[in-house]
Amino acid sequence: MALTFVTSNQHKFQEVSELAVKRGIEVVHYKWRYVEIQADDLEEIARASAKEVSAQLKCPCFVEDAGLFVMALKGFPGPYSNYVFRTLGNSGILKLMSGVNNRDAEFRSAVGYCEPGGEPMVFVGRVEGEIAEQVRGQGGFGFDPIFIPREGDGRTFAEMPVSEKNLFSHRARAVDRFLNWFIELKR
Ligand code: ITT
Repeated sequence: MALTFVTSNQHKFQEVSELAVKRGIEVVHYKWRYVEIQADDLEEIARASAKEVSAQLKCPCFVEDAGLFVMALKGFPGPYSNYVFRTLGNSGILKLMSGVNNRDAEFRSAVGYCEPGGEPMVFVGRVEGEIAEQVRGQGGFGFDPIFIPREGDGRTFAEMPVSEKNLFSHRARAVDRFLNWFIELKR
């Protein structure tokens, strides 16, 4: 069984592909920075993107939209994570959090799957954690060096290999739900 994952992000592809291979599914990377709708809700973005992308490529495929939600910043940057990472970056988030005691944050992920002409399905996942006091780690991507998952041992996601991040990441949870559904569907 094979699935097409449309994403411009090589790190996301690696994470998802490791999870899928364990379930006997090959993931094909279709590298494309497609245009996303602007919305406050990741699920809505993933649903619209999956429908659009499967219609354009004329094949069943999935997308994944993710974001970092910082509680003390009322959920910012959330669905605007891509833009905020490119503009403020990790140092910008750390500056906004300077002197802030409540460092609670979470990553959320929404996977959208669609067949051409069909209705999209969306699967979500989240992981709670906190914003580190400084950047730590060389691995991962994006906000990984400033995010410490609550279920871990104090290391940031960037200090873990992909296999460990995949044990409890937002993306792994959303993808697992998607794969469970997909495997059942194809039985
Ligand atoms: P797509 O082509 O799949 O959209 P993207 O990199 O633009 O790739 P998103 O819009 O889903 O991905 O993610 C927005 C940003 O949030 C992303 O660029 C990262 O900076 C950050 N992000 C998402 N997931 C992350 C993760 O697991 N770890 C760290 N940062 C993450």
